[in-house]
Amino acid sequence: MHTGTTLTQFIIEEQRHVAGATGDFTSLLNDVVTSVKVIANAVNKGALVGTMGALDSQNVQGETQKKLDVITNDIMIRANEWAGHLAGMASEEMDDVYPIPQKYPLGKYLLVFDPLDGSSNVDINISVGTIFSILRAPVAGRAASAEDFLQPGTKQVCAGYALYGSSTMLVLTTGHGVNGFTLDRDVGEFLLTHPGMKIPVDTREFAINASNRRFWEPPVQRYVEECLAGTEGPRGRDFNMRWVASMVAEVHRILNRGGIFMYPRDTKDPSKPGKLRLMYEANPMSMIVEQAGGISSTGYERILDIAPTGLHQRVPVILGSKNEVEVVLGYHKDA
Ligand code: AHM
Ligand code: MG
Repeated sequence: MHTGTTLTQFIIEEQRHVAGATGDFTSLLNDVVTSVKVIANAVNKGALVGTMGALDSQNVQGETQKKLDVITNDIMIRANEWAGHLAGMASEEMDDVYPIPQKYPLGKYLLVFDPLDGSSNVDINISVGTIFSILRAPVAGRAASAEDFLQPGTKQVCAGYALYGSSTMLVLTTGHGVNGFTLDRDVGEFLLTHPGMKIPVDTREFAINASNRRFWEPPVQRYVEECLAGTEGPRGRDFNMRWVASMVAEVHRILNRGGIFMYPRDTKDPSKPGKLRLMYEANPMSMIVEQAGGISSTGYERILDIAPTGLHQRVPVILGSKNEVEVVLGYHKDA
């Protein structure tokens, strides 16, 4: 039985180190944690409560929505709209900014999220997650516009994800390292189980959807070919490969045992310079990865430095163990 630091205690203790902190942020984070607990419960019930399967609707990106995509989006909204900490919310599942209803006060933060990342996995009982990012509203107490959200990832106040796997975990950074908490369902609290998470700098494990191989750019083709060539190839060692198709699970594996994850630029659909979305997938994960000592890049530039142009903008993502990502970035430079 783990009786260590609870997430609530951890957040409050962190707040004590921030001069002039009002408790607003702590309280917002607590609401996010509540939504994650409710989502964990919904995901965990699975087929028992009739929430499996797809809807007829599509999201703004033309992807078929799962029932749970919509349910979890609603859970995030309901848990976070009322307390007066937010000036607006944006999500993978909503075309435009979600305005805080008039009956609630407006706050100084913006919340961006992917309520159920990897949802193609939900019907087959494979890990999915929630990804979130907290930004400061340019003007506190004013209803946020889409432009207000378009801040580079370096401006994030906090980034985190929940992983609904064999256990439910919440991994969090506020810019002072990365900490992981595991949900004790009996107690109803997240407990600090993974303090100071650091990504090993070296790895022999890569993750990429190899069915897109013919569409990749030459530097990524070269990198993967060299990994596959193993001890006989230029890298002189064997590599292992993984692909969960759930970015949260992929990043979590990398945080724990190292690795490199790539959803690189490809030529499959010229209108999409990558699959993953900057604001609620790439940016929060990049902040976590960098805070854990890893690197996150498009291949050409640091993801956190990108000036966003749209809420649902897509970017190529190459992230993970420092030394391995540097190899891939070197191949981009060579090309
Ligand atoms: P989603 O937000 O619609 O679930 O899509 C994002 C997911 C990531 O979690 C994962 O890395 C990727 O899509 C998998 O894509 P693919 O099905 O092309 O392998
Ligand atoms: Mg997603």
